[in-house]
Amino acid sequence: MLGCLSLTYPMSLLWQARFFTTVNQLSDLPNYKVPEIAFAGRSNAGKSTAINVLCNQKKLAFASKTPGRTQHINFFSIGGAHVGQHRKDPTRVDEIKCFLVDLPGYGYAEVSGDAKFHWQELLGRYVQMREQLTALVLIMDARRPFTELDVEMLEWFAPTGKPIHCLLSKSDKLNRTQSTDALRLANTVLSSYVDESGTPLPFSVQLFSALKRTGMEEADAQIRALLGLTLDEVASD
Ligand SMILES: Nc1nc2c(ncn2[C@@H]2O[C@H](COP(=O)(O)OP(=O)(O)O)[C@@H](O)[C@H]2O)c(=O)[nH]1
Ligand SMILES: [Mg+2]
Repeated sequence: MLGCLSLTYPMSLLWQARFFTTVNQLSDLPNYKVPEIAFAGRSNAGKSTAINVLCNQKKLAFASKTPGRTQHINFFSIGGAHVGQHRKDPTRVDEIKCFLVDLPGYGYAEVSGDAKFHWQELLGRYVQMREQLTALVLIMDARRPFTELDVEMLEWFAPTGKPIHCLLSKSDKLNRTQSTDALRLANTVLSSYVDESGTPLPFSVQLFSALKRTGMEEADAQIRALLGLTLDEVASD
């Protein structure tokens, strides 16, 4: 499958992503002045699967049939190690170009009390205060986007004025008409967010299916653009 994928989908810099660190409190966030883009979404929305396929790796992010398992912030670095280099080689931190950040999935009912409070607080403070964070990729099941917690996430992030790119995930579950309707509705919802002067916020949306590889090129291009990664950098690697 990967062979045929590479015929239609040129190698992306995202494919260089490798695990960097796991963080459970804000004081442990890595302190490098490189841009980072964070992936957010409800538990089970397809976030880990999306990260894996965009990075062309089977197990980079933990994808699971058991929701609510990833409750830490995971950082994946791009750059700092050459493609094909053995994973155990030390990461050359001065060469890190950017980070992909896998945020804890929210909305998992069985996480209770203190633990839930801890990581919702972690999540909120991270997205609102993190200077290096250049944009958010918000992953929502195409069949039920903009749940209450998704809207809360949008509204936490909106005041930063930074972009949000939404992936309507698992779009293979919708037929063509349903997909068109879902995309149109999402565009309507997103364009209702405006700043004080009435200018729309930099929010965008697309259909995505990891299963069918729908929307891969668009998502890849958006993420690289939001990270400021240019194609020239591929050539220089
Ligand atoms: N049909 C379909 N299922 C998907 C897709 N992406 C993920 N899934 C399934 O949705 C479930 C949750 O995916 P996961 O990536 O672990 O979600 P996360 O909790 O948001 O990280 C898993 O059973 C995946 O196999 C997709 O594009 N299409
Ligand atoms: Mg996950």
